[in-house]
Amino acid sequence: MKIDCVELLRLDMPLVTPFRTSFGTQTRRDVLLVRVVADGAEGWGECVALADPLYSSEYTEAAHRALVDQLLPRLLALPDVTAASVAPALAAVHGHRMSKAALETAVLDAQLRSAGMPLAEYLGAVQPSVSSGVSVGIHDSIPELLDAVDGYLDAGYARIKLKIEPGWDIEPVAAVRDRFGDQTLLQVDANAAYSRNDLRTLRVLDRFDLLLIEQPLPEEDIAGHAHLAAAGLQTPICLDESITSAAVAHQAITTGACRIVNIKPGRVGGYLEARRIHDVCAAAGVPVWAGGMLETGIGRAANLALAALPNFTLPSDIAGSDRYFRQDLTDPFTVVDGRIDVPAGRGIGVTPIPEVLAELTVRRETVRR
Ligand code: OSB
Ligand code: MG
Repeated sequence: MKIDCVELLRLDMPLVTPFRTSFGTQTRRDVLLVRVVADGAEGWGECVALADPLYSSEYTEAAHRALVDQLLPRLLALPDVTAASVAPALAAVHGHRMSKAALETAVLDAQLRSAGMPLAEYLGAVQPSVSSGVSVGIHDSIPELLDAVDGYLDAGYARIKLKIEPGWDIEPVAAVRDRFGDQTLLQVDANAAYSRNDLRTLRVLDRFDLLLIEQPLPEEDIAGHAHLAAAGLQTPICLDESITSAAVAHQAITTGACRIVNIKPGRVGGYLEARRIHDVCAAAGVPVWAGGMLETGIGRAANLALAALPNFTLPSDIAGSDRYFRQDLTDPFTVVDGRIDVPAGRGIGVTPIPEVLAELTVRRETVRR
């Protein structure tokens, strides 16, 4: 394909409820969308970077700048582009995986729309719908947490993930187990808030029959996670922040740092690398599941396609649109019997609703070749 132009759109979207994690509280989503126009086809990608560099080093404004200053000039210099040529064209630039992923996704969407093929089919999906879990933030009190979890279970979510941090860990997990019983699928996510010295706390969490403990230690401390497992932690450790590529996933698995992997295409540079991680994990007998980054319907649609691959055997963090936004950017995704349908249309299968896009867009920048 020949790229005609790339448009970057910034949207300001209020979340329906504040989302607190060990690294901070999100009340709005500072969204960066990439729109590629190539050979008359249009393609969309959502950059998952958050407004501040608290989950990882990337953040929205920096991602926007990286695209304009570094990534787009390299890509637009190519006479002919396919999704497979994006990562090689950008490989000289270190990091900036979320920016790279958004750009690759937009190119892939345009390519698949032209070819008339759904992303799910292109990636090798085997399921028409995906099991939907929900990530529940840190609350001000246990009763408020229990109310929130009660609402999500009523809405049919297949699994609950509790955000934890030192001081908000054993008590909330015990309270949720006590109130909702042993049958509730339950897991926790620390977003790197613990240290190797917290083994005693983590061992107490072992008593609650959790599906997994996600990213207890810092991103760089892959060896520390292996150390926790070797020290006798029974609950499987799942890595999120630490897994930045298929090579790192392979290393984490072979060194015993994790038994489960959370896959977020934005974190690893795109859907092609995400699929390689899926394959590496499948070959090693390591189950994976689809993480989330509070995406709009644009990012959610593409994540659903990936989450329909065969080794995605644990419930996803892909929740219904109404868990995030009063008005999503696309037709809303809904949870039915704990599952969300994978879009069946060509490409990512959805586009922004024009009026909603116009209303929420606060900035636009067009880059031409
Ligand atoms: O660690 O999985 C995470 C949201 C933003 C940043 C990091 C994470 C999360 C979530 C929510 O847990 C996932 C979602 O509902 O999109
Ligand atoms: Mg996580």
